[in-house]
Amino acid sequence: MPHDFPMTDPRLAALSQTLPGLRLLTDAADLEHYGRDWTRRWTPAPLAIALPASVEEVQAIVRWANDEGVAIVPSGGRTGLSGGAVAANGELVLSLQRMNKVLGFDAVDRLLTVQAGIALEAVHNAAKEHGLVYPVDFAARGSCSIGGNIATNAGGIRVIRYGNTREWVAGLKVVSGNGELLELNRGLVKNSSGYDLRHLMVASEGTLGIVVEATLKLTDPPPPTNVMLLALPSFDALMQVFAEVRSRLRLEAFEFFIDRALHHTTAHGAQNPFDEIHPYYVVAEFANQGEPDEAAVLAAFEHCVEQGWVSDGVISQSEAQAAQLWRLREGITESLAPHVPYKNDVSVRISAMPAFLAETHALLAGEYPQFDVVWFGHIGDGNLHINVLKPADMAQQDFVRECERVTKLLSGALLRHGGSISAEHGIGLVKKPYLSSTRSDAEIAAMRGIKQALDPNGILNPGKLFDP
Ligand code: 2HG
Ligand code: ZN
Repeated sequence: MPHDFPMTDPRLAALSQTLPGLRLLTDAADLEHYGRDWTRRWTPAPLAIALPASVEEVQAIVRWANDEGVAIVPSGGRTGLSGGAVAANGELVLSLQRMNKVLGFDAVDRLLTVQAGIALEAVHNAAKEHGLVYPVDFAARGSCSIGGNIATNAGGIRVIRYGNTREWVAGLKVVSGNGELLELNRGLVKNSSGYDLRHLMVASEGTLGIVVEATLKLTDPPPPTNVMLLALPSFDALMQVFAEVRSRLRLEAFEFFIDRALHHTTAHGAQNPFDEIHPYYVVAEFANQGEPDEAAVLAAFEHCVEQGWVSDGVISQSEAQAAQLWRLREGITESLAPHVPYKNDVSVRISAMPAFLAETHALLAGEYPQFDVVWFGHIGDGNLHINVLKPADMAQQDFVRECERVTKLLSGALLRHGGSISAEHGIGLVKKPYLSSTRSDAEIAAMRGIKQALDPNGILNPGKLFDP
């Protein structure tokens, strides 16, 4: 339904004149809702929200934005944690939420083509209808969109087996910063014809183009699985257990968290099967196709207990119990949200993890003695999430200032250990000041040049990733 209110801003009047059928929102509640993501740090202040229903409308909006000098913030499910989808400076939020359909499935190619606004969970369901899976998965599956997943190269809980979003993108349709429609790779398996602009779009955080359609690879469903929760005495034990179970079992996931995470998820309704408190926990999902797998799990478990690496453990006996165990890990972000956490999402090579961790542990224990610091993440990918919780009596600004001071120190450790300041959440606004701990000046200059080529007037998500 087209808008039925007068457009007082002349730029919006021009937009609705160009596209009379375009749905535009300007209510205060909508500006607030669409102008923020899960970071909750910036005050939303978009000009308006556009909800295009077709690629042509997206192109026309981009052309209008160039003519009028209006910045565009491409917007999916806004579950991002780095401020990549924040609109706080009079931008037009271009929400893909109405472009959320499955467009086609090809059984020979095993490719699913979708509009970018479709939720990750809807992609899972569509794949399932064809007896296949789209294996990228994480807790925000119900509300995040595939376009947003592509814009951040989202990882999640199954990267250890299936890799990041990038691995599953066979083709993209993208509207560039000057309104051209680019059809990238078209589902080809082999294509050695120059720069792969498809991969350039992955993790570009809406700064190079607006992803409007994606052609995704699907794969065979995994074998039946079980989930186990392990309690461990130390981080060293965690690394040992990871090496051990990886060599003995077919792992689908291997996730860790500390007791402070368990404290928050159980306060939020998850069930803790253990009577005692342990410093570290692992949720691991592994293939269980019968007798030999069961024997292998038992042997691995016994070995880890004998070595003193595991203090306690449970293995799921039903799907419901598996879901309960997963809730202890997947419920962490939501359970921490009321504490307005400052989030770190860092990675190093797995081999560098013990040294990086020793340094980071010492650093954070020294710098944050008064804060509740919650460690969890995807240890098998070398990816740690460190959430620092805001004390209730501390002003948000003071808290962020303090965390930013420590993040500067952390980024120094990352530089020394060859890591990344953003493993899977993106740079957005939150990590922009630390980009140079991960990318060299020459790389950043090249990124600026690429942006200039694809978005010459700098209208796409300006100020995200790096400053113009
Ligand atoms: C996860 O692994 C997500 O659960 C969110 O990447 C991490 O909340 C976070 O810091
Ligand atoms: Zn994560």
